[in-house]
Amino acid sequence: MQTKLMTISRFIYEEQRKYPNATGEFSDLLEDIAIAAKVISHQVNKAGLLGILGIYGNHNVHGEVQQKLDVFAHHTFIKMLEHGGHLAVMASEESEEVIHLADDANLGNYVINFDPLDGSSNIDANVSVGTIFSIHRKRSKGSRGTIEDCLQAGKYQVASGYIIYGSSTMMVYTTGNGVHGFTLDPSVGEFLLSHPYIQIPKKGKYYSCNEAYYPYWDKSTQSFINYLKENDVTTNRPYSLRYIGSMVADIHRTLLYGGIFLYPADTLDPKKPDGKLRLLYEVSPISFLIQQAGGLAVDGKGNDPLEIVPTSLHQRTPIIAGSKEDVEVYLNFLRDAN
Ligand code: AHM
Ligand code: MG
Repeated sequence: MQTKLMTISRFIYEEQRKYPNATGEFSDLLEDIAIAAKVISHQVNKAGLLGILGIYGNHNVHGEVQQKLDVFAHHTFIKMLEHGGHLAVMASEESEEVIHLADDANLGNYVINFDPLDGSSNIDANVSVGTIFSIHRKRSKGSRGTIEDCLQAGKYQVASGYIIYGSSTMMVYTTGNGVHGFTLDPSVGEFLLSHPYIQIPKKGKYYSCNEAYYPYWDKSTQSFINYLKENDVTTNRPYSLRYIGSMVADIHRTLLYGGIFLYPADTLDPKKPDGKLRLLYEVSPISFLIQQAGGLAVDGKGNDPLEIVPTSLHQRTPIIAGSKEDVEVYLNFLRDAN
């Protein structure tokens, strides 16, 4: 079946028409994100040519070396969104505190948490990287949002998504009505609907994790990984390992091909008891997407990450996400261990 040719703007508009009371503010915000994505994509694609790759010298709030493109993506997202009149406050993985809008910016009713360039340690090797975003409604009373607006449980997200800068640039998002993917046609500079209503396969044949940390994981996670390496009853082969180390790329593959992605808790390292990935910028938005695509996403205790009420902007949480049947097997191992 051929997909109807539709730009992302037309798709957003058609979706908005389903809600007669919609003001268009939310649609405009999504459009601004798509424009920011194009600007970042353009820069990511020509980065090697301009010789701007490499270490920028600063460290971000997690003590990690920031790459030049992280900084560019962070500022681009802020610049493209803050004057749209749709936002009250923002939070970025690259900024310690919430980001208040410029004094002369029109304020709106939404809040965005974003990771401007996830997987940036891969940039120099030309590996796919991505931008992740999560949108909430403003809850606080005043017109300028507060940190509480950013610290909402993931179940209150009104949209989440990512942009993957890969062999093609794609924007994949959900507003709670399925997951839709748009591929950037560089010749006309438009995102075109290429993957409507993405459904993650019920079961996959890939597992995706940093297996070097196996000795640090709890017994149930270790047993689960051992099990995946035994012959699967349906395929008579073990699962294959696929790990890029760039979450957006690993999740994108998992969404399309099925399988399971894990970033578990590190039981031995007191500095990383909750794994590496951040609740606000990575775990919440990706869990919402995976669940909307018919998959499952849980935290290290088997609970829904979208129920977690964040207490700080940069808190981390384990995530296990992917095909429903594969995550259910993980949950069985977790139950057996307790
Ligand atoms: P970043 O936000 O600093 O780029 O780090 C997040 C990335 C994810 O994209 C990826 O899943 C993970 O770090 C890989 O971590 P590790 O190297 O520990 O496997
Ligand atoms: Mg990140």
